[in-house]
Amino acid sequence: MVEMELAGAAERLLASQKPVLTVHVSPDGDAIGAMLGLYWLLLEKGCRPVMVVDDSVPAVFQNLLGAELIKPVSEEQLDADLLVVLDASDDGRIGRVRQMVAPGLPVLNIDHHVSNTGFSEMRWLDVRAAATAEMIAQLADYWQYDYAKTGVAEALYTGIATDCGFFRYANTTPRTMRLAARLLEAGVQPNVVSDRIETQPVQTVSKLANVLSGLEMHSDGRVALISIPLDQYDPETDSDSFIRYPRYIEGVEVAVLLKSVAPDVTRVSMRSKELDVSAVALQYGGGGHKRAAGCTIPRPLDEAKAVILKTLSEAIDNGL
Ligand SMILES: [Mn+2]
Repeated sequence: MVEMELAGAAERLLASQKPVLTVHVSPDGDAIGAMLGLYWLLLEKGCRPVMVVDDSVPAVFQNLLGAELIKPVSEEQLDADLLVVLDASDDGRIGRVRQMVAPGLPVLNIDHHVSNTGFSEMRWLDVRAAATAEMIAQLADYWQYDYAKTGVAEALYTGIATDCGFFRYANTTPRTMRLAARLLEAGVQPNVVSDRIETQPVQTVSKLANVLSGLEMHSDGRVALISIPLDQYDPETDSDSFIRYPRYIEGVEVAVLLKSVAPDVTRVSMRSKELDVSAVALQYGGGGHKRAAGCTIPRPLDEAKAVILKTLSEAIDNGL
């Protein structure tokens, strides 16, 4: 595998005429924001990029500039000369996009996850970046992109802000803020972006009340857990943000959100103060960042809960 820095990745991107851009399934603000940002940068450079995601674009990101151009996975074979995988730490995370391009197509992975597996021929990995969108904002600076379209800046700002908890998480660095400041100079209104993302339908808040009423404390108050059983699971409701509430309970080291998405499939999200939860997630085929990670356990909710609580209690005891 060829490891690249900003300049090398920039050069490789420009050598491509018809790159296909893609991101991980269950795309978040960073995945969508980074991909849209790169799309507009490459278009301005004379490339003809195409965006494909093996999932739907969450409603809150659908009004970002160019979101309607993101294709769903289909039988179509794309005529491409490079596959750019953004914000995904391993191959399995991009779903069926590979089937839409030629088998031997070179892959450039642009990512910031410490759990990155090095699955691609070429990789620009920056684990100090708060977001993949921060890396794309750097690329924009490198190319002296002028943000004539405020929408391009807004996509990148959305990616950066959502991945660093609106500049509250430990991954927020002076560079994160400098690049975000550039995006504000380009006309982004931070309150508009945050209102759009934080505003929720009343059903979501009702569901939150329900889920919080089932709060459990474990490991002497160091683990707080909430769960969404199968009969309450609704893929249309965005419940990913629910984890912030157990996370801010006094004395809690790790917050866990369990979602039963099928009878034998439980999705696990973890947030920690110090514990390396990406190492815990990796044990179950997942990944993420030191303080924010997730995995999917092929077991019913109660069994998955027992398994993850045991692993977390051992990790806490070992000071992992
Ligand atoms: Mn990210």
